[in-house]
Formats: sequence, C-alpha cells, structure tokens
Amino acid sequence: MIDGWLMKLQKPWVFGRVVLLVTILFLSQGCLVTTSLVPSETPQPFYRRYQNPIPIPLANQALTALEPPTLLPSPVNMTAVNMNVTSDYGYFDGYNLFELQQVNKTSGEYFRSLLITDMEGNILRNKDLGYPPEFINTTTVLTRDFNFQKIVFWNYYTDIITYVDAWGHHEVEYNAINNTVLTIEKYYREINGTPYRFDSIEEYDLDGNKIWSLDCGTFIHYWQWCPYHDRLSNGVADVTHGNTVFFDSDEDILYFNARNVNTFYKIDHKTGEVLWALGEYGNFTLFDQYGNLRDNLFYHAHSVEQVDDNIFIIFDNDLHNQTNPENKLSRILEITIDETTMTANESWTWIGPPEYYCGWFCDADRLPNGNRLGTFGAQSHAINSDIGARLVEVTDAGEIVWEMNFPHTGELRHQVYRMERFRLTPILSSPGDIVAPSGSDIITEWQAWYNFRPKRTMTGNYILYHNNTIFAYGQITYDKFWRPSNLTFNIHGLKSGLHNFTLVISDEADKITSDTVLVKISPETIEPPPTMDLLKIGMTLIVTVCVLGLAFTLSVILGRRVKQP
Ligand SMILES: [Ca+2]
Ligand SMILES: [Ca+2]
Repeated sequence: MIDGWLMKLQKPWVFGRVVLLVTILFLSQGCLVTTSLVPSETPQPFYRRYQNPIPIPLANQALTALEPPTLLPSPVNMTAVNMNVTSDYGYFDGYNLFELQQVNKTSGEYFRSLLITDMEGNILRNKDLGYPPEFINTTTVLTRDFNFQKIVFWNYYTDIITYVDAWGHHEVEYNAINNTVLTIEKYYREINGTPYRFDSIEEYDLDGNKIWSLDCGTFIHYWQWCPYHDRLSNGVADVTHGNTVFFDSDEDILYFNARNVNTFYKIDHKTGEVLWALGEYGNFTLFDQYGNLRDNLFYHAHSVEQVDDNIFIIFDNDLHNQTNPENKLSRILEITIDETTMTANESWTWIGPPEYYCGWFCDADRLPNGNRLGTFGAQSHAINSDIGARLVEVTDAGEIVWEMNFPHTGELRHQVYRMERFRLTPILSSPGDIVAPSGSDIITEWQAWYNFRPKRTMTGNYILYHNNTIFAYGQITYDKFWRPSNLTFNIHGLKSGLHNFTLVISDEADKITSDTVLVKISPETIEPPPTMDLLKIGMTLIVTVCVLGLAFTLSVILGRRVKQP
C-alpha cells in the first residue's frame, strides 16, 4: 500500500501539489513568527499623570501667594458690580487684565479701576488707573492715569508707578528700541472754513520729550470722512478717529487704525512712509470668507494686531456698515494678506449673536491654544440693553468656552475697552511620555510661549534635567505675537529603565515653568526591526529553498526505491 502511494507521489503533478502544500504551511508558520517579532508600533503610555497640553496648571508663583491683593481704595464701587462667569472645558487658563469703567447713567459720573482677575472673576489687583493696559515685560503694565493725565508704567508686583509726561487718547504703545512710548493725539484743521478733527502719532521719551511725530492728515483726507458723519460732542467732524497703534519693535514698523475711515495703515517708523493701507481706502483687493470680492471688510473697527506672518486680528464693530447699516453684527476677524498680489482675505471670523453687538470700544486677541478672546465691552448692546460689557473666549471651532459678564446694576453701567489674558510664568506644552527599546534615539519636543502676548521677541533660559542632573541648558528666544517656539532634544544611549527628563524654562525675570517627560527603555536590546515585507520575503526564500531541497532529495530516494522490484 505504501508502495502504491509512493508510485502516485512519483507522478510530477501529485509531487508538485505536495510541495506547494508544504510550502504554504511553512510560510504561514513563518508569518506568525514574524508578527510576534515586531514590537507594537504605538507603545501605550505606562504612567498616567496630569496631561497638560493646554490649559496648563498655573505655576506655583500664584499672584495671591506673593502679596495680599490691593483691593482698596477702589474708584469703582465693586459691591455694585454684579459680575458673573461661565466656563467650559478648553479655555486658556490664566489671569485677566482690563480697566473696568463704571458709569452712572443718570449723573454721567465715571469711575475707573484697573483690575487683574483670575478665571473665576476673583479680583487680585485693583488699581486707580485707566485704559488701555498691556504688558511690556513680565512685571510692568503700560497704561494711563486719568487723575494726572499721564502715561504710566505700573509694576504690579512692587506696586511702583513711573510717570511719563505725555497723555494722548485711545492708545499707548512701547518702543523697546528707543525705550520710548507712542500715543495718538488729536488736532483740528480748518478746510474751506470748516474745522475737521485729525490725529497724529506721537513718540515721547520717558522724560516726556517729544522725539517723533507723524501727521495722519498727510495720508487721510477730509473727504474720506464716514458718510454717516461721525462728530465729536462739540459738533466737529471726526475724520480719522485713530484708536490703535501696534508697534513691531523687531521690524521698526507700526500699524495705525483709523476707525472712521475703516482703514488701517502699515507705516515705516524710520521714514514715516505709509507702506500700504488695508480697508475702505486701502490698496488691497478684499475678499470675504466665502471668496467674494468686497469693497470693505470691517466698519469702525478697533484694536488691530499682527498675530502671525501676514495675519492680522481686528475687532469689527460693524457700526455704520455702508452695505447694510442694519446688519449690526460685531465680530472677531482675522485677515490674511499677500503683499505680492496685494490681496486680503478673511481667514477666520466669529460673529457674535445679535445681542452681543457693540458699536464702540472692543478688542480681539489670539491665544496660544488657538482660542480667540473677544472684548464685547460696550456698556449697552443693541437688543438686550441690560447686558453690559461681556468678555468672551471662543475656540477655533467657534464654541464659547469662557465668558465674563458685567450686567447693569440700577443706574450703573459697566464697560471694558480692551483686555489681556496672561500668565505669571512662561507657558510650556507637555509632549507626553515615551516607551522605547534600548538603543533607540529619543526625540523630545516641547513648545514654549511667553507669559503674555509679546510684540517683540523675548528671551529667557532653559535647563533640561536627566534624573536631576543637568543634561542641556541654554537661552530661549520666545517668538513674538504669542507664537510657539520649539525646544527639541535628541537623546542617545539611554540604559534600560525609567528616565525622568524635566525641562525648566524661565522668563527675563527668572520666573520658571517646568514639565516632566518620563522615558521608559525596555531591557531587551532590539536591533532596528526589519519591516514585515522584508521578513516575509526572507522567510519565503528560506522556506522555499529548504522545501525544494528536501523534495528533490526525497524524490531521488523514492525514485530509486520504486525502481526496485
Ligand atoms: Ca498699546
Ligand atoms: Ca487685547
């Protein structure tokens, strides 16, 4: 019987089938082995700790821990402020800096307090200073004192105020190149027997000496005045109504927004030359978010700021909309420009609901996590007159995640011109833990942002510790406009076991933030694993050669046996 099977096997087609079957069996076995050899491509985190991509928990230098809050004397009657806050997951944690104005609707009395609050609305600083506040370094706020009508530097740690003998309206700006301040001043010019109000941009040194001036009446013309005829309280035509100077120290460029001509200007600070203008009287071709050609993108806007290369954010109040005056939808607007093709496109916008409409005041900021902050800060809104100032944070997708409201209290109205979100220490991302076989090259990358939204590059230091020993150190340059700076480290030759890498970054005042990444190196040394394809090909070749060799030998032996009688 065995000889019968052997006879059949000797037939070439039967022998071929057997060889094929054996090969398939070997190959499938080989694949199983191969699969078990390849390590998981995405190692699972082995140690769960608080993940802080953003928001990051505030560092331990809490403002309240440094000194007690200076709550009195407060020009604003805070007991009459019925502030409320709502928040949701994903807001950018930090502190808020803004001037709160309290207005008595009947008597017209004005009170001002410069506040620093936490995200819940607890007041940590309350200072008798006015608007528009902003940080020029980690401890100093630049703003104005309405009692003395002077520009001031206020150190919110030491509570020391330094006065500059200059005043201006709507804006103060710091020039870090010259150590000077910029502001806007109004003047009147008579044209054909009629007075018109224009603005000039003025620069003062810290002793109050005027060192630079630019007359905006040289590039804005009286006939460009808003067709809705904005006037001052004395009846004079308010042609320009400048409300923003944004100074880019690194480029020595300033941007000037003239509310009543719906246009902002890029100006070379060295020469005073207007390099371009964007808006109703600008030289950009304008497109809305749908790609439609438009005569203008914003009406009586406020607070233009650069947020990235060729990207600007602005608060579009939508007052005196010349296409549809009843539109009345205020919004946060980002505009991306191309200085080669001279085109400007709406690249992001968040339109507030109709009841958020604000004809005057207001501010817009982009935060490090991509959220936007909108100061819908006027004391009254078109639909619900009880709302008052509302400060709103929205995600990139347009969801409201934080809102601070100042509803009316009897005759008292509350308004906010601009606000700033900030941290007390630098901001650091958390890249997450790493699991790798020994012999691997480890790359860790952190992102760092400065404490506040800087208009110039800022510097600090970093130290990377490996198990409490200094591994690397150096200087960081924090990018301007609150863009991230990357800190990348390539780490070689880690022994098996658990490694702690802690990155500490500091600002110019040596206030620090840290983040820890744990790296687990597995004990087995694993050569760089070949890919599945290479292994399959290798196994296939080996198995095929073996099987063919075996089959050939078998056939020779069996052939001899069958030939024997
Ligand atoms: Ca400013
Ligand atoms: Ca702001």
